[in-house]
Amino acid sequence: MFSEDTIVAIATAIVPQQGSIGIVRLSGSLSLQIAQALFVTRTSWQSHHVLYGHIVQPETGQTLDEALVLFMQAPRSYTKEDVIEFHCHGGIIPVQQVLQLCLELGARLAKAGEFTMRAFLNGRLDLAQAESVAELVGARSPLASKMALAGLEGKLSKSIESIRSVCLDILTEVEARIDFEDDLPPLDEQEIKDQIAQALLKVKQILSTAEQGELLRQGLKVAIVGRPNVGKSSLLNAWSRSDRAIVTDLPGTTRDIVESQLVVNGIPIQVLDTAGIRDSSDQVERLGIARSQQAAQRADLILFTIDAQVGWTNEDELIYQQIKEFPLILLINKIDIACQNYQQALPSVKKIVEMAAAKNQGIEDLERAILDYVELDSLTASNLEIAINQRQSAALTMAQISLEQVQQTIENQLPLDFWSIDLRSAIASLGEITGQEVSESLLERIFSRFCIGK
Ligand SMILES: Nc1nc2c(ncn2[C@@H]2O[C@H](COP(=O)(O)OP(=O)(O)OP(=O)(O)O)[C@@H](O)[C@H]2O)c(=O)[nH]1
Ligand SMILES: [Mg+2]
Repeated sequence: MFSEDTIVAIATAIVPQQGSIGIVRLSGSLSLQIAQALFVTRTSWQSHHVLYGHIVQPETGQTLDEALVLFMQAPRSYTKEDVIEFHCHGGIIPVQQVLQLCLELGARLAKAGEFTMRAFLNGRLDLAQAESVAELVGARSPLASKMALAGLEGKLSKSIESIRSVCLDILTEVEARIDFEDDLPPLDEQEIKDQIAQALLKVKQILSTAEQGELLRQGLKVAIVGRPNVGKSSLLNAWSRSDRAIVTDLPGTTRDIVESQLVVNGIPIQVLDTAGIRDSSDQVERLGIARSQQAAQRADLILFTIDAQVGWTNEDELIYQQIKEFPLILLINKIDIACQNYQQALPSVKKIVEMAAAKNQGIEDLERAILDYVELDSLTASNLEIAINQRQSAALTMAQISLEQVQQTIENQLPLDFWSIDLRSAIASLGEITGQEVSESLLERIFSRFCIGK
């Protein structure tokens, strides 16, 4: 195995009074020795068995916790090294005590993602699979989790590998002609052209999942913006089926951003209810309004809300002038008590949704409008099998450019050395995705985004 030192980390979230179980994880050659020094059990230390016993302070013999221990002997473990998991009581103290003892007994604190990095370096996972582990942990919707799991099971890796292997075969043919031109039959140029066209098609298909992948991972930030009393907080509450935001008939009720997390068709959506925008002399309200304006600017999509009972007002127009360059949906709320001519003077906005937030009416229309905006309907969402991330998309774009270059090179009848150069760079870019060809600094960058203990 690649590394000598033994790493340790708390693998579960540490929250006082919460989490009935807390797990501390060790990986490396000292794992068993450390575990045996601090865990007393009557059971024998057999791999892949659960042991019951007590955590004790080795010097004093003082019992610190009652726990279960899992020993997973190399190479049948997550990292392919000896791994020990202490399943202690949750909260913060038991796991911290175990962590401290492991450190005193010779382990070192694991860096973020270091367990998974070892799994990668020891050949248990490829890089795309390793990234899926972090995505699974960070998934904010069942669909995002499904994509991550598909990645972990190697769906993306297999597709990339098959394209890469075609490129490697072509490269072998080409290089053989460079070295032993006289001894071999000429290249079947048409066959190679076809294979490259096929490879390019697959690359483009996978690349087309990048945007949806990003959406599933990052989600969408949506800000409800408008003048006071139009029903912004009522919308947040109706949509999130909660009473998170205070609703009153007094204009200026909301003073700060109120947030709620939703999932619409697999897309995680962060909804921000904001303070109604108006000219105000109240200092607190003015600070709130400044936050509303910031939220509007930072959102991926603005739900610009107006009141159908009053129709389009000068204040609405003023706000609209500030936000009209941003992506927005015009929400006409209180349609249940709309005035006769509420549609008069409405600006020509691409998307308009009518609703009655207080009556729970129009939420589906709103969700449909949002899905339209992100161009993801339920059909594509459920058919989505792979969703690549930004790093993978960048590498795949490089592969696409190189493959197109190969096509050009062939078209222009350039010497075989040129074919070889372009093919090699396509192969390198594809290899970056699964990790056959990556630098140490890239690995550091990827794994540092993981959580500690993963
Ligand atoms: N009839 C009717 N009343 C509504 C509807 N939505 C909200 N209201 C009422 O409008 C008033 C203001 O609602 P809020 O949700 O507090 O409005 P807001 O836009 O958050 O207001 P500020 O926080 O002051 O900016 C309340 O009395 C709500 O009950 C609706 O769809 N129909
Ligand atoms: Mg409000």
